[in-house]
Amino acid sequence: MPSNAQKINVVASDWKWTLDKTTVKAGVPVDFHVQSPEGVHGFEVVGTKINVTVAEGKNAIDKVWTFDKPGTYTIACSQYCGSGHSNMFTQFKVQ
Ligand SMILES: [Cu+2]
Repeated sequence: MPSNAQKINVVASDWKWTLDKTTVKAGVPVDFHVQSPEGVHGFEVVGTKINVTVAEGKNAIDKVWTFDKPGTYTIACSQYCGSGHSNMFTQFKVQ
């Protein structure tokens, strides 16, 4: 993990993403620390190469990405997880 990484703790559940931080800086790595206490979900950050299955349980995964462009980015669920799946997205800001 880059020592200067900006960590965002992400919790997946049925059917939402909960982030402890929704604003990060451009040009500095972001460490998405993702855990899913409820259900199996697909953690996808639209516009990046991050798209990974998150198993249900306490084991967290870390995905690092550096955003060069400021803007509003979307986190979506890329794995069908039930009736709320299509509404399972949230946004964060890179500035
Ligand atoms: Cu889903």
